[in-house]
Amino acid sequence: NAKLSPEKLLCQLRDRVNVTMIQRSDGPFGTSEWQQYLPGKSLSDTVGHLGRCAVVSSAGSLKSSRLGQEIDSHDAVLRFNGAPVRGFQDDVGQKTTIRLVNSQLVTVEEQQFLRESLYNTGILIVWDPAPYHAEIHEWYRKPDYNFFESYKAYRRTHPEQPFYILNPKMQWQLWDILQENSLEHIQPNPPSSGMLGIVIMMTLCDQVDVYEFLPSKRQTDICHYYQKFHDHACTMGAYHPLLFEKNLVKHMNQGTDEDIYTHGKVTLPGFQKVHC
Ligand code: NCC
Repeated sequence: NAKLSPEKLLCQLRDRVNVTMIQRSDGPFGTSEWQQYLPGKSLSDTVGHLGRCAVVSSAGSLKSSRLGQEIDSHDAVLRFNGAPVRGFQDDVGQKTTIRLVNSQLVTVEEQQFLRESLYNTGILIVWDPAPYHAEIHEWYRKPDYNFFESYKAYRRTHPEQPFYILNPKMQWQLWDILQENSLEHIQPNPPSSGMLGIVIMMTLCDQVDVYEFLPSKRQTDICHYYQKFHDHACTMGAYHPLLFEKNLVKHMNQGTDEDIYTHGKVTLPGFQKVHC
């Protein structure tokens, strides 16, 4: 399916996807009001150098996986949206270093987001679907979900917790590579939080182990490991180009097919370990 070799694909991702967080100097965020909200320290300074990292998808197939200990043995763990750890430690571990949330959650589920202690652990990053290759001012005027006020409210109540806004240019740089490496036309919607999180961790870590993004033998149409809701679109994708993301990740996997089947585990190199 993919057109490039795994090595070339890794180089394309490394060289063309610019993973940055919104900074105090970025266009509309340059106001004195925004200066007090955006974190002063960069994400890489906040996390430091990371060796082995784990990305934990929210898939239902994590249920009964007993992967918790293995996941927690990593130097850093990334989780998504409202995925809980309490009550699910045996399957998903308990460490949360980074939580990547979408702007829909921060806006539509604002009350829970501001109240639930789940979000108070680790570093938060929020992202919002921006128009295709939109310039930052255009996106700021017309975000998919207007999460900025909720972000500020969270920052006021948790000023010590690092909380970043993902620069939206990343999502379309990544989407272009997904499209170029697929034979079909992909829906013009941004990649899922899962795919964005994988690439964020590849910029921070030497090695990235991804759990249940590619489904194991436990594959199920239960959407999340923490809910009873069934929908096979959660795994295959509807809005997000999930199937294409999964094909790309499979193509770059440096682990074994056996690890995918038994652990739902894929191993990717960090960009610093990629030689082009
Ligand atoms: O479901 P969601 O994703 O929070 O899952 C996080 C990431 O895990 C991977 N995943 C999830 C379930 C599954 N069966 N297989 C998987 O591979 C995906 O990579 C997914 O990105 C999102 O991407 O942000 C998403 O968010 C939810 C929802 O907004 C949040 O959970 C907050 O409530 C979206 N669901 C809905 O809008 C109903 C989902 O489409 C995408």
